[in-house]
Amino acid sequence: DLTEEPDSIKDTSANEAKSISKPLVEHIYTADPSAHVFDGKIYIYPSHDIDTGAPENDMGDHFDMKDYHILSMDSIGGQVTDHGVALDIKDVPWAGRQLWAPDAAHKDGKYYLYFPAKDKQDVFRIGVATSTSPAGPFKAEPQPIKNSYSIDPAVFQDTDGSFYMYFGGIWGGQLQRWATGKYDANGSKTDLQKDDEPAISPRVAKLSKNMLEFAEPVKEIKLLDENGKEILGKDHDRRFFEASWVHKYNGKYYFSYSTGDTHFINYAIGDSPYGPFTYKGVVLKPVLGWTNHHSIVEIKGKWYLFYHDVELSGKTPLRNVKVTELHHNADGTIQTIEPYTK
Ligand code: FUB
Repeated sequence: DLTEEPDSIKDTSANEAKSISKPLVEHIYTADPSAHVFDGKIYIYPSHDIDTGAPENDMGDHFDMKDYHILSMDSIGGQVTDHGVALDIKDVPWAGRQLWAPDAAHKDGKYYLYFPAKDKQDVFRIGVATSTSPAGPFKAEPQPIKNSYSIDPAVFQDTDGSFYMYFGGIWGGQLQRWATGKYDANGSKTDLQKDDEPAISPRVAKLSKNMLEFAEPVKEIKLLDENGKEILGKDHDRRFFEASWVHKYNGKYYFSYSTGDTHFINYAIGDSPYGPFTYKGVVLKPVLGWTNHHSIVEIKGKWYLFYHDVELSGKTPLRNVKVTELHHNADGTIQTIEPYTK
């Protein structure tokens, strides 16, 4: 139930829990932070949460966002600049409602903002908008990316220069409705409801040279357990829900994601950008608020986790982004981050 707080933090009000880090900005609500270093500066591409009075439900109607603001800072701990509206839903010709978690990429002096929104038929698609500045404003392409669907695009640039988009999210993110390759408007509201079968897979596609299209058919990503078996639908502590992110560390690909209704950010490691990825553990324990969504980025030789919670509002749809340092162990595993101390 989207309106319920995670069990592990139910009895912990924001006042009692001592957070390990502070909201990066307090004048607006922000969430789903995708961070990048562009031109030597840190840019954060978050969702911009607002209270529109939309009802809270399992389809995520209460995440009713209408624009994006990009944040930047020169260094971790430095002053944060809000660059104002970078893209407004009224300037996205194909979009109907709900601008959800975005990401961005930089290639040959051009910047690309990738974002999910429901189209006029209420089907989530992924759009792209371009700018000559990393802070925008961005101009949306007239149509969503061909063959795109569902939510939470994360664009990873490999060391050979290729770009890959990871995407997908179940429940309100609609990924379960694409099981046959076509959208089933009457499909399940949650998942496949097949507990003993492999869980729904996140998706990946290489991007075309012009960064505006998929260069290949969308592929499914296998998430494996320690025995090499696909993680099952019933394994809610480990199965993919939403919030894909990929980073590369010591030549390995790290796929991290949210488990949604169990509120973890988990990670899995693989040898190829297409996976398969083997489950390794938890990056971030549940935070205040229902959603958990993050990015992992290297800045001046240190690694950071950007994430969100609801410290400022105490309300699930009004989140605030944060950052904390992340550590890889010598064996390549990631040290689990506890977002609160007592
Ligand atoms: O911000 C709206 C949605 O909530 C995102 O797309 C999901 O990942 C979750 O954080």
